[in-house]
Formats: sequence, structure tokens, C-alpha cells
Amino acid sequence: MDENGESQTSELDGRHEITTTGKKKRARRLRSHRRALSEFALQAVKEGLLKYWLQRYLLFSRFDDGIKMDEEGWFSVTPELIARHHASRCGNGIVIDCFTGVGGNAIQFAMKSSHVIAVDINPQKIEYAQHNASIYGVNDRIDFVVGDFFQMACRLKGDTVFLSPPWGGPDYAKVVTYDIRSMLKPHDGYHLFKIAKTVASKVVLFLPRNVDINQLAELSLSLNPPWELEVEKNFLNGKFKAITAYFNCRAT
Ligand code: MGP
Ligand code: SAH
Repeated sequence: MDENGESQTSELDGRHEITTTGKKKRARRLRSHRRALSEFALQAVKEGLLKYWLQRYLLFSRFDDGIKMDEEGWFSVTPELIARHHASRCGNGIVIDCFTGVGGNAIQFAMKSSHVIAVDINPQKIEYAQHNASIYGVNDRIDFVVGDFFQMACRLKGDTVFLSPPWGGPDYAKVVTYDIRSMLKPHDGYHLFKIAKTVASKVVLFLPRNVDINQLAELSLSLNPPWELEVEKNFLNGKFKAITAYFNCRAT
């Protein structure tokens, strides 16, 4: 120790103190992050949603940035890669997402298209979708609307109408063949298509993997002249997840 010893020591102590505080802060942050995650996972187990929580980064790659979900959101959000694919197929014109949910599809549409209108009957879903879109930095490219698509349809016009309605919950998979006439909510698939085709000349329908393909053909043939139909199987990590039907009015 010399006559400046005290100040040197306190400087060293100070540096040491800073390091310790930084480590402590990081450790505290990590502990609270872990606690939040385990509480979240516990809630997910209680609600039977663990399977979806384990796939959270497939649903939203930015999940950890604060994505908001509710129960229906967990089991019905379109996984990000499939939603991105939908967006690449729907073009860059006006896309109307008629059953927005927590925004899985609307966010990806906004990454590609000039203008997205996102409709959902449930105000909390729209709030979550808006919040989730802000995490992806695209909320200002989407017009969020709370409303019943069937009632609003006569006032909507766009290039593509995208439909991912409720399938009746996860039980859709319990039947061998999914019947769009009796199982889709809140109205049957024939009524849904009849309304949707008045909104845009391209109608995209996201459906269960066990859907009756003959019914999709029936929809396109119900019009005169018939609309073109393309049926696509959507796989994720090798697993067959869902079917997307693309209907196009030939006149355009
Ligand atoms: P899933 O029931 O999670 O099947 O749905 P998965 O992953 O094959 O599960 P498993 O138990 O058979 O192994 C697959 C995907 O379908 C989900 O990620 C959603 O994108 C979509 N999906 C599921 N439901 C119940 C709905 C729904 O009600 N509406 C909409 N629009 N999409 C749904
Ligand atoms: N594609 C969405 C998931 C849609 S889930 C995503 O990726 O997040 C189906 C949604 O349809 C639910 O959020 C439900 O609130 C909404 N819905 C049900 N009936 C509706 C109606 N009549 N009009 C608009 N939205 C409706």
C-alpha cells in the first residue's frame, strides 16, 4: 500500500463490484425468465396445451419477444412457415384475412402484400394479433377490424380472400373424413364459399388434413363457369399438417 493505495484498492473493489453486480443481474434475469417460462409451461400443461407450447417456435419464430396467445390461438394458429408459404401464394395485392385469430397468417401476408385487412369477431384476438404484428414490425401495414365476416362481407373487396375458420377444435382429427358441410364453424363450408367468392376472385381455404376433397371439387363446380381449384397438402418437418384449397375465377 502506498499513499495512493486506498484509492487504487477502492478502484479495484469498484471494478470487482461492477462485475459482481453485472453477473448478479444476469443471473437474476435468467432466474426470473426461467420462472416465467415454467409458470407458462405449467399453465399450458393444465390446459392441455403443452403439445402446442413445445412447438411454439414453429408457430412464431419470435415467440420469446412477447407473443400473446389464448387457448384457441394455441391450437388454431397457422405455423409460421406454412403462413409464409400462404403469403407467397396469395400475391401482393389486397389480402383479406377473414378469420385472423392471433395473427399467424395476417403477419406473413403483411410481409408480402401492399395491404392486409384482418377481421376477427373476437376483440381480444384482434388485440393480440395487433400486438403480435407489432413484434414483427408490420402492424402499420394491416387494417385490423373487429366484426363478423359474414355480416361484413358485402362491404369488403380485395384481390384474395383467405379463410381459416374454426374447425370445431382439435377433435376435427377424430373423424376419418372431415365434412365441411356439418363440421366447419360458425357456418357450413358451402355457405362460407358462397359469401367469400363475392369478396375476391381468388378464395383460399385452409382446412383439416382429413377434409373430403370431393366437397372441394363440388364447390368449384357449383359455379358457372366452374372456378379453377388447386389442392395443396401442407407439411411441416415431414408431418402432414393441413390442406389448402386455392380457388380462382377463370374470368380474371
Ligand atoms: P393439430 O391439431 O395441431 O395437428 O393441427 P397436428 O400438429 O398434426 O397434431 P397431432 O396431434 O395430430 O400430431 C395442425 C394445424 O392445423 C395447426 O397448427 C393449425 O395451424 C391448424 N388448425 C388446427 N385447428 C384445430 C384449427 C382450427 O380450428 N382452425 C384453423 N383455422 N386451423 C386449425
Ligand atoms: N389463421 C389464424 C387462426 C384462425 S382461428 C392464425 O393464424 O392465427 C379462427 C378464428 O376465427 C378465431 O380467432 C375466431 O375468433 C374467428 N371467428 C369465428 N367466427 C368468426 C366470424 N363470424 N367472423 C370473423 N371471425 C370469426
